[in-house]
Amino acid sequence: MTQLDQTEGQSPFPVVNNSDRAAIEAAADNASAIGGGLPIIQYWAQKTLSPQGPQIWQTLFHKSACLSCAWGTGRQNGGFINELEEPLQRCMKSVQAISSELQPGLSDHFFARHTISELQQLTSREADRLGRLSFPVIHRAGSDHYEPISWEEIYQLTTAGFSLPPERVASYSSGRSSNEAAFLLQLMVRALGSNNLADCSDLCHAPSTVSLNKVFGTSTSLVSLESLRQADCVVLVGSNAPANHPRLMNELIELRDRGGKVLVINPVKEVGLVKFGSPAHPLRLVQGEEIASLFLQPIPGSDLALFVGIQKVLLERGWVQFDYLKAHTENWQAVIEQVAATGWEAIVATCGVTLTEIVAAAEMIHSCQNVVFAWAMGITHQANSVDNIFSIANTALMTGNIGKPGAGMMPIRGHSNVQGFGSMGVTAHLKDSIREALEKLLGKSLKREPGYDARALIEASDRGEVDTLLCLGGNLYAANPDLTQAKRALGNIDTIIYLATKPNQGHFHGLARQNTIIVPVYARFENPHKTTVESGNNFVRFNSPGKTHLKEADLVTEIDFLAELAHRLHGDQPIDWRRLHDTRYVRQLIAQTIPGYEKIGEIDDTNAEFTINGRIFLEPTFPTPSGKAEMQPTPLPTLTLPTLQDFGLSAAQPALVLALITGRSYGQHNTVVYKEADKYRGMPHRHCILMHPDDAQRAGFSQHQRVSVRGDAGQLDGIEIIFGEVRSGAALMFYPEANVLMKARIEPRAGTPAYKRVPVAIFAGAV
Ligand SMILES: Nc1nc2c(c(=O)[nH]1)N[C@H]1C(S)=C(S)[C@@H](COP(=O)(O)OP(=O)(O)OC[C@H]3O[C@@H](n4cnc5c(=O)[nH]c(N)nc54)[C@H](O)[C@@H]3O)O[C@H]1N2
Ligand SMILES: Nc1nc2c(c(=O)[nH]1)N[C@H]1C(S)=C(S)[C@@H](COP(=O)(O)OP(=O)(O)OC[C@H]3O[C@@H](n4cnc5c(=O)[nH]c(N)nc54)[C@H](O)[C@@H]3O)O[C@H]1N2
Ligand code: SF4
Ligand SMILES: [Mo]
Repeated sequence: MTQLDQTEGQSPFPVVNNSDRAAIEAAADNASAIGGGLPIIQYWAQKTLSPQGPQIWQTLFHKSACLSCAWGTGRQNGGFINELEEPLQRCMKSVQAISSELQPGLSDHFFARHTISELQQLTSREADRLGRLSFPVIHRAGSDHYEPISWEEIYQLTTAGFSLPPERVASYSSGRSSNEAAFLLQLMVRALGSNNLADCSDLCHAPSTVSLNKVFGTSTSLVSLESLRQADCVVLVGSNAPANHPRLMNELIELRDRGGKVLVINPVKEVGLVKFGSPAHPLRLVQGEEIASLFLQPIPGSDLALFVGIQKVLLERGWVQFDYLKAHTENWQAVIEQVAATGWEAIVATCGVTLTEIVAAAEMIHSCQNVVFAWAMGITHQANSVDNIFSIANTALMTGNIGKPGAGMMPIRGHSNVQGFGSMGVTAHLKDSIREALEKLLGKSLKREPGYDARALIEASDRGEVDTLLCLGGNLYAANPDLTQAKRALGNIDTIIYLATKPNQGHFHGLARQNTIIVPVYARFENPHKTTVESGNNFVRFNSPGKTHLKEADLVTEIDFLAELAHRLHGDQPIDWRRLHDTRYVRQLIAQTIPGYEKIGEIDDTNAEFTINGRIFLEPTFPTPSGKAEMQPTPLPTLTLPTLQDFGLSAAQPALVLALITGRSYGQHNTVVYKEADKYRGMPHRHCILMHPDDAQRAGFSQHQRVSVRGDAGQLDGIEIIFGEVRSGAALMFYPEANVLMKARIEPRAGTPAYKRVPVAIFAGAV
C-alpha cells in the first residue's frame, strides 16, 4: 500500500464528485473573483500529486501542529482534529510550509561554488528555493564565501561570544520553534544577566500584548474557539484572514450560515473578505460565500477614529450599557466624556468613513447579542497601535461584549508558536510573576530592567553596543524597516549565530563583523523528541517525534544546541543544564514557572493537550488590580502626509503622495516568498503598487505604467501600477521588498513599526 492509499478515507482534501467537478471547471475562469476558491484546490493537487506528494501527505498526517499560522489546526491521538475534537482540514498554507521544508538539502559544494556577492543577488524566493540547510557553515571576516565549520568550533565561538558582558549579548527569535526551545533560550540568556530577548512579536502583536495587559491584565485572546462559535457577530479589523489565517474563514462562513453578521474594516477591499470559497464546501467553493455583511474602508491608521464614531452613535442613541460599565470597569467616565466631546466633523474627517456607514456599523454591533472583536496587523502596525486596541476594547466594553460566552477580544496571532514564545518568557519586558518564579528556579536574582526588543536591538547594534547575537529562526534583517540600517547594524555585531531550517536573505545580507555562523536545525515535524506549541486560541499542542528526509545531513535540534551552549556557559549551576536535553524535564520546569501551564508537567503521561488556565474570560472579572477592566481614553490621531516637496520632488511632474500599506501577498510567509504573483489582488509580480484608479488618473498615471516609489529611507524604481480596490489616498506593496523605503517610525509603548502607514511619493522616475 502506498502512503497515499493509507490516507484514503480520511483525506483532508475534500472529495469532489463529478458533478461538483463540472461546476468547478465551469467556474475556473472566474477563480480569483472570490477569495480562496479554485486556486487552492489547484495548488493542493499540484503539490500533493508531485514527486514530493507522498512525503507531504505523510507529513500532513504527522502528529504535530501546523507550521504556518497561529490559528492552530492541530491533531490529537494521530487523528486530524482540532481542540474541539472535530475532524478538520489543513489549508493550502500548511502545504506550502511543509513542502518548503521538504526540499532537498543543499549540497556541501554549494557554498564553495557561490560567493556571498552572488548569494546577495538572490530574491527571497530564490534564496528559499536553494533547499534545506543541511550542514553548519561559517562566514569569516574578509572571505567571500561561507565554508564548513566543525561543531566544536561553533560551540567555542558561541560560548566565547556569550561570555562577554551580558548587556552586550542578545537573542532574536521567530515563532516557529517549540515552547521547550523558547523556555531554554530565555533561561540561558537571563541566567547570564541579560534581558535582551528580542522577538518577532515585537514587530507584530506587541501592541496587543501591551494594551490587553493594561485594560484586562491578560495579554492574549480572551476568546476560545468554542466561544467564537457562539458569537452572532464578528468585527474583523485589519486582517487579511483569507490569505493569512484561512481556516478562520470557515468560522466566518458558519457564522453567516447561522444568521450572524461580519463587519469588516479594511482600507483594502480584500477579495476573500467580500466572498470566500472554502475547500471545506466543494460546491460552495465555486460561487463563494458572502463574508462581509458590511465593509468599511477607513483611511490607513485611522481605525481609532472610526471606533470613537461607533461609540458616539451608541452614546447618542442610548445604547451604551452603563450598568455593565459601572459594575465591571474603571475609568469609564473619562472615556464617555471624551467620546461626547469629540465632534462628528473631526471623526469623519480623520477616518474618511461617512456618518451613514458609521451609524450602520454601530447598529450592527448593537443589534447582535454576542460580538467578537478580532484584529491583526492593520491595527498593530500603526504609530498609535496601542490606542487603536484601547478603542476596540472600549467599544466592546460599552456594549457589554467582554466576559461572556460568544464575545470578547481576539487578536489573530501570527507565527504558529509566536504566542508560546511570549508565554515562555521570551520578551524584553518580563512579567514580575514569571521573573520571581525563574529566580526561585535559578536561586539567584535576575535583572529587572527591560532588555532590547527587536527595534531597540537594531538601534543598539547600529550604535555598536552589541557584540554577540543568536537568532533562533526568523529573518531579522528583512523583517525590519530600513534595510540599509538593518544591514549596517548587523554588520557592527562581532558574532551572529543563525539557527535556521532554510536559507534566507538575512543569512547573506545580515553578516556580522567577524563571524557569521549558520546552524542547520530540524523542522518541527522532524525533531527526534516531543515538543509543544501554543495556538492563538490559548490551546497547547503536543508534537510527536519525527524523522527528517535529509540523508547524510549534519543537523542539530534546537534543544540540543541550546542545552549544550547553556551547559558550556553555566556548567551544572544552579541547575544541571545538561538535563535540559530532555524535553520532558524542560516541560516540568515550564510547569513550575509559567502561569497557566501547570498541565504541561503531566502531558507526557496524559497526552492531554489543554487550554491554558486563566486565559479565557467567560465572566467579566479580570486579573487587574481592581478586578475590573481599566478603560483608557483614546485621542484621535492626526494623520497628515508630507508634500511632494518634502520628498524633493516638484508638483510639475506626474506625481503624488500616498499612505503605503506594506504587507503580505497571497503567496508568501513573512519574508519568505513562495509565489511571485498575487492572483487575488491582480498583481502579476512582486514589483507592483496597488492603487485606486482615481488617484492614478489625478496624478497623470495609467495602469501598468512603471513608476518610482520614494520613502524617507530609500527608493524603488520600475514599479508597476496596478489598479485595485484600495481606498483612494492609500496604496499597497509587498514586504520585505518595500522595507528599503521607510525609516522606522515606532509605537512608543510597544516598539512596533508603523508598517501600514508609510508615507511615499510616487513619480514617473527612472524605469
Ligand atoms: N500565508 C501566510 N500566513 C501568515 C503569514 C504569512 O506571511 N503568510 N504571516 C503570519 C504572521 S507572522 C502574521 S503577523 C499574520 C499577518 O496577518 P495579517 O495581519 O492578515 O497580514 P497583513 O498582510 O500584514 O495585513 C493585514 C491587513 O491589514 C489591512 N490594513 C492595512 N492598514 C490598515 C488600517 O489602517 N486599518 C485597517 N483596519 N486595516 C488595515 C491590509 O489591507 C491587510 O488586509 O499572518 C500569519 N499567517
Ligand atoms: N514592511 C513590513 N515588514 C514586516 C511586516 C509587515 O507586515 N510589513 N510584518 C512583520 C511581522 S508581523 C513579522 S512576524 C516579522 C517576521 O519576521 P521573522 O519571524 O523574523 O521572519 P520569517 O520570514 O518568518 O522567518 C523565516 C525564516 O525562519 C526560519 N525557520 C523556519 N522554520 C524554522 C524552525 O523551525 N526553526 C528555526 N530555527 N528556523 C526556522 C527559516 O530559515 C526562514 O527563512 O516581519 C515583520 N516585518
Ligand atoms: S489556518 Fe493556519 S494553522 Fe490552520 S491549517 Fe491553515 S495555516 Fe495551518
Ligand atoms: Mo507577525
